[in-house]
Amino acid sequence: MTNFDAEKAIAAAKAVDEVRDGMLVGLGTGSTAAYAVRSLSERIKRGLRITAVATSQATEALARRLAVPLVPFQQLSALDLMIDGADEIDDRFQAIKGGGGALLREKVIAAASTRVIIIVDSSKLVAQLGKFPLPVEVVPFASEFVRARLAELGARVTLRSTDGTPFLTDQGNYILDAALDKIPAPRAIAATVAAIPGVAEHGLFLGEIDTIIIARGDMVEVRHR
Ligand code: ABF
Repeated sequence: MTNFDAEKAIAAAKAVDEVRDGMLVGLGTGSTAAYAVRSLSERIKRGLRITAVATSQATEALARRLAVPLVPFQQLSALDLMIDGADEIDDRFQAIKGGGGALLREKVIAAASTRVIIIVDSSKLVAQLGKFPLPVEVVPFASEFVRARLAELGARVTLRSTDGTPFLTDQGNYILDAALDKIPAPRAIAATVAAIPGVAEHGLFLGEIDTIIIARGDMVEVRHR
């Protein structure tokens, strides 16, 4: 395990320390959240009793492989705790998420969770959001229309694809990555993007996050809102 991985594992274990018997736990997407799934699996082997909800098919496959008990979110309306990663986060607990393509389910699960813990390494901390292109999930029917509207906002917009094939989210939608460089007014941008017909969700998380756990080598820094 490289030092980088070790620091993520330490931070993830700190997040999983918050999990109690009987909790409904939302499991995020990405490599950092995967360390939380692994840590949770170890605690379950030692007797922890929880039920989890996965935010993506990738996380679902990992959780199943690690014998983490899962339930479909469609049966639920509220969770106790969500543990997830992020692509950028500022000191007001505002984040850009969705680099892994799961932003819609991540935002639903975050909104349904009593408490949301985000785990990041220090490279994700920013003074101002925007360096990471904002992921925008769109229905394929509207992708060119939304791309044009995002370009009018000053974004350089890319349809997320691999070898010319558009990436499909777990909902079968496309993702437009909107490079804005700086987002001085996240709430205004979030409202404007959300109002574009055809947008299913965007990656600005502006009020869901309660705790940030920052991996710093073999130490962790915990920040509460
Ligand atoms: C997920 O984790 C996504 O929202 C975000 O894009 C990704 C970050 O992945 P990693 O932890 O591997 O940097 O929550």
